[in-house]
Amino acid sequence: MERTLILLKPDCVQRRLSGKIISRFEDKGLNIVALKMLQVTPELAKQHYAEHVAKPFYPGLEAFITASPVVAMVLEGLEVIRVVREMLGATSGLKATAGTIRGDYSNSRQMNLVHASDGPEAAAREIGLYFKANEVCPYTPCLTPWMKADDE
Ligand code: 3AN
Repeated sequence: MERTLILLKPDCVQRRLSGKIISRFEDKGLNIVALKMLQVTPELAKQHYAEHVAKPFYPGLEAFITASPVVAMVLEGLEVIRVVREMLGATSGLKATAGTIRGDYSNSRQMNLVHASDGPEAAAREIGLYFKANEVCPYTPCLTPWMKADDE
């Protein structure tokens, strides 16, 4: 089992799309093991987007991500990091394939609704930024025997 950090960004919350997007993850059969709403501070934004801080577009990115609350989640599942990135589609909603979350709901590179970790190291780092260890609540869903074979 893998875990990934998801943020429903300010545009997602403001557009009242949080429920629809959480439902897509639930419908796929992924486990939500942590969830909370919070306001991203400039300090947290700089930590989260450490790879982008020095880039010319960073001030706009920080202004956007700190403008309004976000919903942070940890999702758990087999190969969940790759599976969720594929569910989101390309970074820009203009390029994302129809049927993906961004392809269906976004027409923007910045306002692309959802962040998801892009690899195992990023996932561990980002989960640690947003959640304390005791805020993650692992459990075995009772549907597990009907979601995959024992040897998967
Ligand atoms: P993803 O969200 O698909 O992982 P990242 O991490 O490459 O995408 O980018 C995070 C955010 O940084 C994007 N949503 C966008 O707002 C901003 N960004 C990334 N690349 C650019 C760029 N070349 N010009 C402007 N903004 C960018």
